[in-house]
Formats: sequence, structure tokens, C-alpha cells
Amino acid sequence: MFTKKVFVGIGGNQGNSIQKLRRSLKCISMIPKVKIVSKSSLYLTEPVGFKKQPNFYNAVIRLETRLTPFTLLKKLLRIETFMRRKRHFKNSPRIIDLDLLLFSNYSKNFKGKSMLVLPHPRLHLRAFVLFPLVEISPNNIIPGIGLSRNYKKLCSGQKITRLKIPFDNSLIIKF
Ligand code: PH2
Ligand code: MG
Ligand code: MG
Repeated sequence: MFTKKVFVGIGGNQGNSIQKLRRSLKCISMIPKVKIVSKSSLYLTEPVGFKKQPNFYNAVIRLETRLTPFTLLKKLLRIETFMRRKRHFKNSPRIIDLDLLLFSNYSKNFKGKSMLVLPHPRLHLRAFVLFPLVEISPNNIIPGIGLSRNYKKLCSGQKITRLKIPFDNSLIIKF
């Protein structure tokens, strides 16, 4: 039985990003006790924070899982490492970034080896997260913050383009 609804943000701007995002999707789908229930379109987005870097590709997916937040986070970080992500400095270019955005209606800080804050603290300020999130969950509520879609106008200065290229290419037949 799958219980908790979870949203994960996916991003990257190094290498063939579309291919990397698709590969990460495949890896996430293979985590035991995790089911991907929806995926946003792919978005081309301007960098937020450190600006002098290539544009990003971003997407958001919705999962159902019986894993705990920390266990799921560990699995996501393991996929980043498996895909050879290197950490240089805060907000630096990256091959792949998998962020736990929302986990059910949880609103708390989890302290373990590392810190996990839910909901993701900057989620409502970032067009590259909000737009794909609202696309797949139009009535989504961020615990402690409110309706996700109400925050879209707050980030209207951030450039973001929804792409027509399919995110999940498992149905594309190659000849
Ligand atoms: N991720 C960041 C910082 N800035 N900008 C865009 N457009 N997309 C991202 O995924 C992104 C970012 C930190 O994780
Ligand atoms: Mg991130
Ligand atoms: Mg991250």
C-alpha cells in the first residue's frame, strides 16, 4: 500500500541535461516502495541565485511512498552520486539535483546526519519549482504557506519556458 504523497524537484545544467533528467526519472522509478504518479513538463529556466552559469532544465514529479522522508532523501542523494554529481559551491552548476519539496502535509525540520527541512524552505520563491508543481497539482497547498499557485506571480520576474519535448521518453520508439 502506498501512502504518503511526495513532490520531488529535478534540475540540472551540466552535460546533456534532458538525458540526465530522464535518467534520474528512471532511477527514481526503480527505488523500492516508490511509485511515480505524475510528472510535469520539462522547463528551461534561468539560473536563480548564482547567475553566471548555463540555463537549467527543471521538472517536478509526484510520488507515493511508504518510505520515511530521510530514507527517501538518502535514496535521492545516492542517485545524484551514482550519476556522478560533484558539489563545488552553493548553487554551482550541477549534473543533477533531486530535491525533496513536499512530503505529505509535513511541516518540520528533521535532524539526522544532515538536516532536512519540509516543506523545502525556498519552494514558493522559485519559478522553476512552482510552475511545474502547479502544472501537475493545481490546487496544491504548501503547509504553512498556502496555495502554491498564488505564489506564481511573486516569481514572475524569473524567466521560465515550458518545453514541448517529452520528459519521459520511454514511449518514444527509436528507428
Ligand atoms: N537550483 C538551485 C539554484 N538555482 N536555478 C534554476 N533555474 N534551477 C535550479 O534547479 C536551481 C537554480 C539550487 O539547487
Ligand atoms: Mg536544489
Ligand atoms: Mg539539492
